[in-house]
Amino acid sequence: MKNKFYITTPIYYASGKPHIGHAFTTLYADVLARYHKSLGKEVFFLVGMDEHGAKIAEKAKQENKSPQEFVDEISKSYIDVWSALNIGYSDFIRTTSQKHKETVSEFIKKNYESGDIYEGVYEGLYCVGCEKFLTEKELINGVCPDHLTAPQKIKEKNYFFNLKKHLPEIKKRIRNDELRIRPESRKNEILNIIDSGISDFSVTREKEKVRWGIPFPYDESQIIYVWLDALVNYLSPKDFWPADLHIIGADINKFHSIFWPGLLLSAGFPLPKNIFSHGLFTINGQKISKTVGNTIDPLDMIKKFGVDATRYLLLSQFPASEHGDIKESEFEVKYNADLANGIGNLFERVFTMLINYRIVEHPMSHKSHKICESSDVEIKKTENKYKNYIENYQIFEALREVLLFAKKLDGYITETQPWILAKNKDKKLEEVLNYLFCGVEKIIEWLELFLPEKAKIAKDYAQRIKSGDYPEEKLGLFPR
Ligand code: ME8
Repeated sequence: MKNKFYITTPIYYASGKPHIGHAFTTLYADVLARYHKSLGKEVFFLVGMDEHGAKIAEKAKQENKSPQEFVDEISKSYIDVWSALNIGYSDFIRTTSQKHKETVSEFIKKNYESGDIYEGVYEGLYCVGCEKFLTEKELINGVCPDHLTAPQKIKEKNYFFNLKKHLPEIKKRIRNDELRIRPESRKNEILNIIDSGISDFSVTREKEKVRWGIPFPYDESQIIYVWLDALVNYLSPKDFWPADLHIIGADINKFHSIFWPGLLLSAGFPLPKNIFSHGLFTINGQKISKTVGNTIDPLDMIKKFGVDATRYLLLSQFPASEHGDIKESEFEVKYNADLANGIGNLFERVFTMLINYRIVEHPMSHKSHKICESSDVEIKKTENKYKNYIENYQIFEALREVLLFAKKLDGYITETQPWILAKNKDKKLEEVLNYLFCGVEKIIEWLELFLPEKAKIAKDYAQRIKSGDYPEEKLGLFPR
């Protein structure tokens, strides 16, 4: 299958409702999936839920629900948000599905048969919030830096995965970009972790402690560790493996860039081709947390700004290669600046002139339109940069290019003053309007990945103008 593109998001813990962090990653993947679809590829876009583990069982208990009942509700809330955000996924996998459980059992058998799983005792720290083993070094003032809670001290029989055996191969593949980790800084982070020494990890937990999970086929007292359970989800569209791209947050890079390749090598599977690990954001300077009360529900944003503007506002905050801070109060400012007064206003200005100065005799003659598309330096330059950014997963930068070009078009209007040309019946008017029109058409095309609904509305509107069927109503893309 040469022309395929398989892209994934993390499968989020079914421990609480989605917030804008989850929405951000999923939108990121959605934009890239749409881009590859637009290139004519057969795209498989996998999303889903991580539904096992101690954390989820605890939450369910707090709410007096069975774990299954609990995860059914949470997963539904994710499906609802993805649908509201217009996420065009191909499949929504749930780790409690029978098929997934079978795939995981089969997978771990391959690791076992390769001689890579051995029995041992784990004695140390475990953070249930992260569902991961921690070392003293990773704590800050005795607590997990991500969850601000003291980890559990545990001592239990576990089965371990012989990661050490695979580290040289993993390192080689990362170094030579056979497994391409981007941004470069995250690749280096991973190489440093490998160089500073990383131990084998548990692939099972004692059933006494963790009941909610998939049984380990070789020892009844053990449950498969939730991270192995979760990672194997990516193998579910069999015909598409290896994944072309895993989109993840920086918090789970080690699992994806070291543990996952190790498990795959051991089980005899090819490795994913690319991992893009974006930065995490805080809201108003603080970690997103229910206790702090600073979570933002994507559905509230949609109510306020609409679907496409929400997609835009989340993706255009800062370069994904960095961590960043989101200020809720600035959403409105950005909405007005970039969308209502930016793109929306430019489209309105250009379309209104086209309608008012009806060039009915030459409704956007095909010829002049073509010339502008193929030869205009500014458009070509923007398009090349835009494409290059998207190919390198730099969504913020791609959007910035489009906005910059829109500003230039605005400047072109001020410079050429089409209203004067119209008044003077100047022949140059047609050329100017044609250029503006094709500039706007290009912007619509570039924004399609980000604003699919608005782009469609604007495209239809432009099409009517092009065919001389001038609309009576205003476009009104982004109301103020
Ligand atoms: O880690 N900023 O699930 P999870 C940006 N189940 N992105 C954020 C974010 C923030 N503040 N907070 C969360 C798990 N995310 C595992 C994954 S995959 C085989 C198993 C996004 O619910 C980001 O993508 O904790 C991060 O990596 C992910 O949510 C963590 O989701």
